[in-house]
Amino acid sequence: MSQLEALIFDVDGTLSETERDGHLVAFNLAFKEAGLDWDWSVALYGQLLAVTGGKERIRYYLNDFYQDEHGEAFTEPKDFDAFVAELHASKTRFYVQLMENGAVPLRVGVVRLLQEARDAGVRMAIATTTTPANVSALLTNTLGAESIDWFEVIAAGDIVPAKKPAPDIYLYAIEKMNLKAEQCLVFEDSYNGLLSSNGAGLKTVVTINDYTSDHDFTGAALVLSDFGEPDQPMEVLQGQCDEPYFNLQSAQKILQA
Ligand code: XBP
Ligand code: MG
Repeated sequence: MSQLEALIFDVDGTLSETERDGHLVAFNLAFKEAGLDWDWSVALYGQLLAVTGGKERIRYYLNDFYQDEHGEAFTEPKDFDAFVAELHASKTRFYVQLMENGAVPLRVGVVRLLQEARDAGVRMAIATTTTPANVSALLTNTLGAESIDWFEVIAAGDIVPAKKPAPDIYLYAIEKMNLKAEQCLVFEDSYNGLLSSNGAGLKTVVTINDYTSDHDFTGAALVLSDFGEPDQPMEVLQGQCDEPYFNLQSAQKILQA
């Protein structure tokens, strides 16, 4: 039984629906700008999400999907690594622009839960596969630039070589905070995210979205539709939570279970 010391948040799909409304849109804009005839649909992107990391996802597309769509294999340019890196850098620029234009709001209950944790002095961190610039852009344009400092550690992108589902990003975050796994609770939205957090020995609450509602969440402490609000109760899909919306009391109960 442990006292709750910290909440650790995944970003994409958990804080915000950034996959469909941010990353996917930005990938397609980058492809267009590069003169490529690739246009990922919402459905194809759902399949591509099996691989985390934008650069890794581009490679996955070219290896496993390109030929079916184009009738022939992709001819790799001479410096393929640089090609992928440039395409990805362009995608990040488009993503940041989308955030600046206010394209993607935070999910239900997120602002309330963050505020509650701040008021109670519960520490917070982020553990994500996405590029650091994307995290800053999302936080700045939804909560204000000062919100970046609400998070003691922002573990993101290539900071660890092995991305989710490997546990490395969560192990990195708790080590930086000098905490034990049993003192922290994680929030995730996907199978790969849950594998990563559970792999690091962390109890995890999942809030699903359209891309992840059919994922296997065996091992999650709780699976919810979202965090809910007092006037917008959440749906509990797996596990037990007596409160109508997820709050610090719910978090503490999970750690003590
Ligand atoms: C989200 C991801 C990322 C983003 C793309 O992981 O899988 O790959 O889709 O980000 P998480 P980059 O839910 O852990 O945040 O293009 O910046 O890599
Ligand atoms: Mg996610």
